[in-house]
Amino acid sequence: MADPTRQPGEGDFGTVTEEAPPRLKRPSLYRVILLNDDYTPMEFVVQVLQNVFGLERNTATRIMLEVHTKGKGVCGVYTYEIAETKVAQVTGLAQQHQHPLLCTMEEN
Ligand code: TYC
Repeated sequence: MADPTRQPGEGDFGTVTEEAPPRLKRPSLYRVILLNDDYTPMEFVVQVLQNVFGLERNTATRIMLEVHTKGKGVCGVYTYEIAETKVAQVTGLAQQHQHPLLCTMEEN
């Protein structure tokens, strides 16, 4: 720590006391993408969006319909490990219920 009461040259015997600047990088972000298919029930997809992504029913329904009509849609944007966990949760739920629902992630 710099000592504000220290006079130049006093007590430090030439030691460099300047702090290194913090070297911080923002984490990369990843979009979690839901893919359309012909078999997964719409209500199941809405429930997944609410339960895994914490979305309100109206938002979940809007995203489900976007995926249904456009082929894919973004469920949320997260750091790598959070995105990976969401993808695993969606995939696990789909498998448990034997739906072909697919979820992936893409770097932002
Ligand atoms: N296309 C599906 C159906 O008609 C619904 C659906 C929506 C499936 C979104 C997957 O990610 C999906 N039942």
